[in-house]
Amino acid sequence: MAFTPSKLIWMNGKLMPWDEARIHVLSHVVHYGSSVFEGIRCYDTRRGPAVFRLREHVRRLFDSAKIYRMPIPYSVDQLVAACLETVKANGFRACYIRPVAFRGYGDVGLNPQGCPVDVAIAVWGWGAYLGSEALERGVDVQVSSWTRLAPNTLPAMAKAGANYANSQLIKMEALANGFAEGIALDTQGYVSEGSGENLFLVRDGKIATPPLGASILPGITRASVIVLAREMALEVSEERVPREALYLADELFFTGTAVEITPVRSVDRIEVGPGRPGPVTKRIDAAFRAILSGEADDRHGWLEPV
Ligand code: PPE
Repeated sequence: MAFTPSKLIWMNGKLMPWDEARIHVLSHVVHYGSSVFEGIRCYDTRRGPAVFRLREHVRRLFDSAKIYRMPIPYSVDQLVAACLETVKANGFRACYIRPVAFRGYGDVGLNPQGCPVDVAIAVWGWGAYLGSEALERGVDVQVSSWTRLAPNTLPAMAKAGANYANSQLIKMEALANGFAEGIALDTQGYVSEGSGENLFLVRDGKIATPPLGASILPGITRASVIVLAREMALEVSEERVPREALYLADELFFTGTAVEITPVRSVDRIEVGPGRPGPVTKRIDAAFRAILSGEADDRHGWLEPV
């Protein structure tokens, strides 16, 4: 996936050149995946660059860190300010923002508590996550042979680096089989989510999405789509979704910061509806885009000016 590197990375309180933001190979995170992170987007709105739901993302970073007993040596306000500072320092009007907190270099062995908590924020230009035609035409996906994280193993509500070992398996299998993405089921066999995105189904005009108990990440785009759909008087339920409901849906779409709202046109080579993005997906996407572009009023206070 093509990306545009930037000039400066914020690391432990200061901005430094992209190539100098390095860590030691014996940093705890390299061996044990002890990181938590976020993915946030800044949009070039009519009123200037603005970050989408920045405070909610930073809050989720702190939630993820709390689950892992990882004390982040900054406040929410400080990291909100640091994200804005990093975007500004790099001169982007629109970009992707990646804050990461991790256990650094200090001790060896599993217990991370003897290692410092390092925090970095990188920004880069990131285009269409599942390919350039994805947003317009939809993507072809498979149900993964890999199951999402079992409860009581890796906590899915934490956006932790370690969870993405599972996501990598889902993603690589899908690509090897010629699909753009994989949808994983939970340990009960119900639909969970994609390797890096939440999922919505539409049938007879009603919208459904798997609940938090289906080992999903509580997506901020997911929460926003639920708000926008209800504003349009569409019915949305968070409910357990059997695999076969994917085949019978009229419309299916992914949501996520990187993927935004991306329609799914087939699952396991079975066409979803007529195999093109449907009217409900288009309406929700238009409402979402109108906010991100600044065309619509920011009635929910979702945009933080840079
Ligand atoms: N589920 C997973 C597993 C996930 O990684 C993401 C975001 C979501 C759902 C959607 O969450 P939200 O962005 O809050 O709406 N995935 C991030 C990482 C992508 C990557 O490849 O790295 C993202 O979209 O930024």
